[in-house]
Amino acid sequence: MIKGITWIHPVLSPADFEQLVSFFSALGFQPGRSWDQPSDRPGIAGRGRPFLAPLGNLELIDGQPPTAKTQLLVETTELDALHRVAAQWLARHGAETRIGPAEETHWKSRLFTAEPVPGFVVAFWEWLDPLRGRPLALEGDLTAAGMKFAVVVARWNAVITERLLQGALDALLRSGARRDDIQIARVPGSWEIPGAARQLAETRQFDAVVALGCLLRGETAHYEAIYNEVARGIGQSQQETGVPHSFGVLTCDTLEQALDRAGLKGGNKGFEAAAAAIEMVSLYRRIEEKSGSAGEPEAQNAGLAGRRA
Ligand code: DLZ
Repeated sequence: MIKGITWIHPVLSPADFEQLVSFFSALGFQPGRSWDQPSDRPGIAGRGRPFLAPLGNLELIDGQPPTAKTQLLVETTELDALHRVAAQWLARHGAETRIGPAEETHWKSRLFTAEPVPGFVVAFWEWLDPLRGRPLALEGDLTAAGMKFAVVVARWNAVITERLLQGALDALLRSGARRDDIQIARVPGSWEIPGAARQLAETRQFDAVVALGCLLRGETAHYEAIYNEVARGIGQSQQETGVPHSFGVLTCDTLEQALDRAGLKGGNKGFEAAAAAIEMVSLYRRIEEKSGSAGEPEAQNAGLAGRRA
């Protein structure tokens, strides 16, 4: 049974590796299970960082390829949003010229190419016919410019939660949020997260709240009771204030598991929680636009926080 396709790209240098990991992370690719072989194992030493997509295929072409610039094509449903994020990333890395405009192709689609490191070109494209490639759904994108965020982070298990915080800030800043538009609030432990999240949401100054904490089963008496209450409280604050809250509270059996989820092996759940918050703000705005409320003069150009104020 065929299960999946992996396109392997050996990089030219460790610096290129870091650049490419940063680029694909910034675009919102889901990280896969990374691997590291220590350098004391000659012949097989190295590291790998997979980036996942819901679909993959191998396409054999006898004729004109989709673009002459690369054989790596990434199909998207939000080409313009992705172009903005890629352009911002390239500008931050002093490579603003290494991205092309989104242009129509000869195969009923639009495409742009980006070159995050010299010699590595990737093409992003989407179908022109929205019913062909785009899911019939309202969806948010990952552009955070102009959005305001509150990040509530628990001090308990700080070795983990500080990594979650770094991941969350990384996601927000890379997606275009301004440092001044991010308010960090520290609380003693996860138990205190819902209360602080609610207070912050009720100020109406933030488009979303990102909740970060770490509960370790082995070290926490009444773990289930605390976990349930923290999850319920964050969900309740989200529902009753109407402000999206994302859930970045790790619940692990051991510190080792938590470290894996805080950036070591299994991605960084803080990064993922922040990305979810951005997407939900974007989605809420689209729902509002679709329902017509964004057309009111006062609401134009205002973020969700502005509209609710
Ligand atoms: C008390 C406690 C314990 C035992 N374990 C954790 C934990 O694993 N993760 C966490 O975020 N907080 C823990 N806490 C602290 C509580 O969340 C809370 O801060 C204190 O009980 C004070 O109300």
